[in-house]
Amino acid sequence: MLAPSVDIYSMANVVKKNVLRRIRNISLLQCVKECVMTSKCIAINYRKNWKSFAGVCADHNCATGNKGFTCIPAYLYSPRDCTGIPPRCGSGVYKIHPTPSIEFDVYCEMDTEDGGWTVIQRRLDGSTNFYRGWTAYEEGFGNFTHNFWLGNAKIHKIVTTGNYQLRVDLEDFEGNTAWTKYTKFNIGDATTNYKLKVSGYFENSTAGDSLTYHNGGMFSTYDRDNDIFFLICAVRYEGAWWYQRCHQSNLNGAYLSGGKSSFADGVIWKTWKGHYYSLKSTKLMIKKL
Ligand SMILES: [Ca+2]
Repeated sequence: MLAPSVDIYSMANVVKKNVLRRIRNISLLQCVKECVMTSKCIAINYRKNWKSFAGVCADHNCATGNKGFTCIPAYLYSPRDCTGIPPRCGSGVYKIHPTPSIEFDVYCEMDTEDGGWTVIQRRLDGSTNFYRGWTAYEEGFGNFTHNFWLGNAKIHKIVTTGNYQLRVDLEDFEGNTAWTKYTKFNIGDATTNYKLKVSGYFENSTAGDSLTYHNGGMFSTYDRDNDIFFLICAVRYEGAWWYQRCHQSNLNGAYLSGGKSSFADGVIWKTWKGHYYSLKSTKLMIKKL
């Protein structure tokens, strides 16, 4: 195999300010490897019919690629989940491949605890309806940069590829924040009704443990009652969750904005703010151990 000829900034007509290096006569795969080994590289510009010329770029995500080149973001090396995203790429929406034949977009949180977190739920305000049925929760809904549920089918596909931990980030309306972590998080497939397996509560968590109670619970929505209560928990508490004899947490509940007089409806994490306080913001994130 020919050694790549490194040809830095020699082609004046294609020089762009964000280009770190230019390399000719290398394959696309080699070019990708060059980018991985170049600390500031977050994308490559590649032109196949020009003796495999590649400009290894930095500081842009293909927004300013050279004309005639194919620009390939550095994170397109088939990451299985957000742990495969280079930290320098930052938080945002990325395409992942939990298995070679499955791909979909997720929001990767790269600024919390070393990054690499795949966000499966986020609530910032009351502008998105979370009182939805089985199919919506199975497929996911909302907007990745705002309020959303990733979808039970996708969450299942991610967590079956390895051992995952769960982190829950919470905020109240007084500006206080708290978090909770579990070292094991998994949900089954559709035939189990996306049954929750959660364990390994992290003792130093500041929001307390409001999820171990739900371990073994099947997911329920207002139109699919899989709880063990004689009524429909999802209807009674206007949410969708792994209810048991109802709940200690209800993070998909109605957005009720703070303190309230009614019991257990709203966005609830009992061990932090009790059953009579509906939280301001929530984020559920998973990360491969
Ligand atoms: Ca029931």
